[in-house]
Order: sequence, then structure tokens, then C-alpha cells
Amino acid sequence: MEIKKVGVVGCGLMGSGIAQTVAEGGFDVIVREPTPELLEKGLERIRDFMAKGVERGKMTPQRRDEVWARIRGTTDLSDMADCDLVIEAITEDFEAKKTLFAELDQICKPSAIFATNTSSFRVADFAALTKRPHLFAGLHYFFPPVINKLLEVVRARDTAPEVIETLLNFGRLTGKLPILVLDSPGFAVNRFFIAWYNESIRMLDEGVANIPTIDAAACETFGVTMGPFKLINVSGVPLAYHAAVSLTQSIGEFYTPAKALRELYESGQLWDLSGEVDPARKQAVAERLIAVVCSVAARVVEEGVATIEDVDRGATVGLRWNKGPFAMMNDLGLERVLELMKPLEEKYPGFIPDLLKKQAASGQPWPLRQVRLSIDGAIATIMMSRPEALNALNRKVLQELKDALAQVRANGAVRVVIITGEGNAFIAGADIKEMQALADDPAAIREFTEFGQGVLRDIETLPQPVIAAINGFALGGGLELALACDIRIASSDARLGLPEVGLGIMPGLGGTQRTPRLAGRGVASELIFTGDLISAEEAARMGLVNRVVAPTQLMQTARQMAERIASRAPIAVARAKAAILAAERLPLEEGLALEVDLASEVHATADRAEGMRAFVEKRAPVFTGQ
Ligand code: CO8
Repeated sequence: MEIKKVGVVGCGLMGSGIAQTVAEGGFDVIVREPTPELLEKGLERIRDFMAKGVERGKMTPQRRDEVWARIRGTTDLSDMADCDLVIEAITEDFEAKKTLFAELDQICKPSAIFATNTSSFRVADFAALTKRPHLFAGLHYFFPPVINKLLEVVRARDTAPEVIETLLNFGRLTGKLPILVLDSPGFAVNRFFIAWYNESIRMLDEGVANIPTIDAAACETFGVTMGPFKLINVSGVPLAYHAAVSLTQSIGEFYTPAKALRELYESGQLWDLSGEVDPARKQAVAERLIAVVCSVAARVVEEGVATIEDVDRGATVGLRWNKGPFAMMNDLGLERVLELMKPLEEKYPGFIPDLLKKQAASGQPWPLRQVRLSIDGAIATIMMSRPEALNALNRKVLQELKDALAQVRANGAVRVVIITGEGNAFIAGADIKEMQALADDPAAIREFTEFGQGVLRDIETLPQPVIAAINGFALGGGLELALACDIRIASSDARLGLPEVGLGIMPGLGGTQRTPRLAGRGVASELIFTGDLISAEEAARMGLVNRVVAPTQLMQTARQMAERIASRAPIAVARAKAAILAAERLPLEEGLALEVDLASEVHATADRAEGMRAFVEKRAPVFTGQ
């Protein structure tokens, strides 16, 4: 499903940010407010935001003009008629949203996807009002939407899988780190975020500590700059109060707003943040907050709302915590986490989720994955998923990649593999921080380098062809990994390079060997000696990349190519891959002899018989891999 034009209904604080972020992703946007005054105010907000970006050097004036040129305002809802995606970002009012979606359903083309940015209503309740529930999902942005990279893509009861896939990809193209969540109250992040601040205020109610102490303990424990009280003052007391009320209604009493929060809301005042931090009470506060957050996070996963990785990403990306709840639990040890939860089990019956008890009983930490393998028919996609470090390759990532490759190798149904990166990088190299820690141990560096080379060799020698879909930075070990793949397709905004000599090291994951084989000694020497980054177009001219496509077309192009390859005879493709690889090491005569052997072997397959029979019978062949 292709998205070219996006409608954003509502140009308030959220809508204006969403419109800008979508335009920054290269999409044409039409944004609607019902009156010229409101529209002008909303567009002014976007202009101001971008002007500040230019002032702070975050955006060039040229980029600002490009982005601005993609945004058009309207007061007429019927201007949404030809949009491929319409995002609703109006006020959080159920009836207003209902009316809007009923109108949009009449106006928009039948193939248009609808998304609501609601944070407190069920997406399915709006979807059911339209004739397109399968094209209906949630896109829950976090404030401020231009800066906060988190995006919850909400799957409602009837949302079609291809809509989810399209929206996840749309999120990535607009610079977000999307997480997939189920349509349930508070989705994933608000569930534990609201519990976090509400429990903080309950501790104030109970006299566990004063406001400065609770804020200080929260800041230290979660690595944030604002504790819950200061944050509520900044983001608004009514918002905090209503969010808790909404979850109380949909989930239960656990979310009942703390007494002091209700009183503050009713008084229309802000928290008084003055006072002294009492160091002796910080530990108790920290332990209780950890217990609450981890209990809710485990419950969210137990209910299938999100994965452990996505919950942690929600916390680190959306809330800017230094660790997600699951990483936090792994650091503390699950037995210790259970101990911290025990005192709260009496207060909140059923507080400790079974999933957590089971994981603790297994004696294993939570298996947080940084490489995601998904198999869709004959195509396996390996997503390097450590976007907070631009997918840099550390030991854990390399090990997980190795495991994913082993699974693919053993899976006869997989015929092609695509490797790509989460976020705006393919892979920004080997993990410099990890390498730095090993620097004084030459044996460890040698072992790490050999291990990394082995994993890249696993890619190269996989029987199935591997396509690198290079979606951003492919640097150092990242480019070396791409060079170990059979085919490279790069997004036009990708940057490639072997910058190792600038760090005082040299390429160690095959850069000095595969680059000259692919692009010749001159190109390899220039890239490696200068350490310069090059554009995707330059890389294509040098022969390092097969083709360059628009960012919006990258995954589609890779998948279409993968599908074409997957439709061919698998044994023929695998043996051809082996022969092509051998060409790099064998003299021509030996290579030709190998080709005779392999071609003869392929000739004896049932797929050869089928392929030729299909040609004669003028029909498409059906290959079985025999
Ligand atoms: N290793 C570890 N962390 C990284 C890496 C990396 N290679 N690249 C980026 N990150 C982290 C950053 O530290 C940052 O984390 P934090 O927010 O905690 O500080 C986060 O990713 C985001 O990065 P930036 O803020 O730097 O993002 P920018 O958009 O400003 O810049 C760049 C993007 C230009 C890609 C920049 O991050 C960069 O220059 N990265 C390093 C690129 C590099 O030099 N790669 C080569 C690494 S060496 C290598 O690959 C050798 C392989 C051989 C190993 C064996 C030899 C013995």
C-alpha cells in the first residue's frame, strides 16, 4: 500500500507537529482546521517551530523551505478526498471524533487509511463507525511530535496486517521509531507512565517522602531530568488527572488518581516543588517506583499489548528513561524485583503478573532482542534493532544476528533474506564504546574481530541470497556487513563509508578484502585511506551498491526483488550464488570447472524439469526446491 499524500485533521499542538514531521519525511501534507483563524494559528505554530529549528542550527533554511512547500492548509474537509492516509489529531472528545470519522468515510477514497491519534479511546470504536475497519488503526504520537521519536502504531481488532506494515514503514520514513501495540487502554507506554506518576503522588499522600525527595529519587532511578511532580507542572495538571481517570474507568482502581492529584486538579494550582531532599527516604521511593513500573510493564506484555523490546523502547525513546523496565529488571535480577513487589501485593491484589513469576522461576533474564527476525512466506527479514545506538554492532547484536542466520539457514521455506536497520541507520559500524573497553586486551580485540568476521561470513555463505536494504548510515562494520550480502539496495539518503582510520583503527570486518573485490583497488584505497562518507549515488557509481531508490521505495523495492528471486528455482539460485562467490577466489579455469559441476547438479533437479516443462506449456513454473 503506497502512501503519497497525507491528511492531518487538526492543527493544534499535536496536529501541527504531526503535519511537520510527516512533511519532513517527504510526504505531501494537507492539514485542516475548521476556521481560517484556527488554521492560520496552526500553520503559524509550524512556521515558528521550524524557525526555531533554523535558529538552533537543527535545520537549514533550505530544508525548512522544502518542508514548508509540502504543507498545505485547508478549512474544507473535502480536500482530504485524495489522501492515502488521514491522521485525526483533533481534541480528545469522543463525539467530535465520531462525527469526524463518519464524515471522512463519506469524503475519502475507499482505499484511504484512517488513523486516530487518540490516547484514551478505543481505536476499534471509531473504526466500527466506518465502512473501512480493516483500513483503520491508531497512530499515537508523543509530545512534542517533531522531536519525540516514539510512535505507537495501534492495531485494532479488524486492522489488516498490510495496513500495520504500511504504517510501521510510514513511521520509519518520517523519522520515528514505531512500536506495535494492541488497541487497549493506555496502549503500552501510558499504562506504566501514568502508574509511575500516580504512585509517586500516592507516596506523597502516605507521607513516604516529600515532593523534592520523590522527584529526586525518580530522576536518579530512571535517568530523567524531570521527576513526576515537575513534569506534571510543565505538561499540565488536568492532562495528568484526566489520563488517570480514563485508565481507572477502563482498567480499574489501580489507576484511581491519588488524593493529592485530585485536590490539585480541583484547586487549579500547580505542585509546590520547594523543600529539601531527604536522602534517607530516596531508596524507599525508588524501590516502590521500580516495583510499580515493572509490574505494569510485565502485565502489558502478558496481555499481548506489546513485546518486551517495544515496551523498553517506549520507555527509553518516548519517556527518555535511561533504561526500559525489562532492562532494569535484568540489571536488578528478577528475584530482587519480586522482593520489591511483595509489599505491594497486599495493597494491590494480583500485583505480580504470572509472566514475571514464570520468568523469575526459569532463572533466566528477560530475553531482550536487538535483532528481529520475521519470516513472511519465502522471505525472511532481519531487522537490526538497536536504533538508540544507530544499530552499532556489539557482541550481543552479532550473536543474535548469528542466531537469526542459523535459523534462516535451517528453514527450507525461506528463499531470500533482507537485512535492514531500524530507525535512520542501517548500521553505524562496530560498537566503538565496546571496542574501547576491550582496547587494552589485544587477545579480546582479536577474538571480537574474528567473531564478527565469522558472522559476516555466515551471511555470505548462506545458501539463500541476501539483500541489504541500506536505509541510512552504513559505516565501518555496517558497510562491511552490507558488502557481505549478495545485493545492496540503498535509500537515496543513505551515507556510506569506512571511517575506521579516523578512529585510529583499520577496517577489520572484511572492508579491505571485499571492497577491492567489488569496486577495485583504487576505490577501496580512496574510501579506506580518507575515511570519507559518500552518498548512495556515489556508492552506486563506484559499484558498491546495485541501485539507489527513494527512501519511501526502499523496502518495497527490496521486497519486490526478493519476491522475484523467491519465485525462481531455489536450488538453481543457491548453486549460482555458490558459483558467483567462488569466482572471487578461483582462477577462471577452475571457476568454469566448478560451474560445470554445479550446473550439471542443478540439471538433475525436479525443478529443472518443471521449469522447462512450464516454458513449453506456456505457463508459470511451480518450483518445489527439489
Ligand atoms: N558505536 C557505538 N555507538 C554509536 C556508534 C558506534 N559505531 N555510532 C553511533 N553510536 C551512538 C552514539 O554514541 C549516540 O549514542 P548516545 O546518544 O548514547 O550518545 C547514538 O548512537 C546516536 O548517534 P549520534 O548522536 O552520533 O548521531 P548523529 O546523527 O549525530 O551522527 C553518525 C551519526 C555520523 C553516524 C555518528 O554517530 C558517528 O560518526 N558514528 C560512528 C561511525 C563510525 O565511526 N563507525 C565505524 C566504527 S568502527 C568499525 O566499524 C570497525 C569495524 C571493525 C571492528 C574490528 C576492529 C578491531
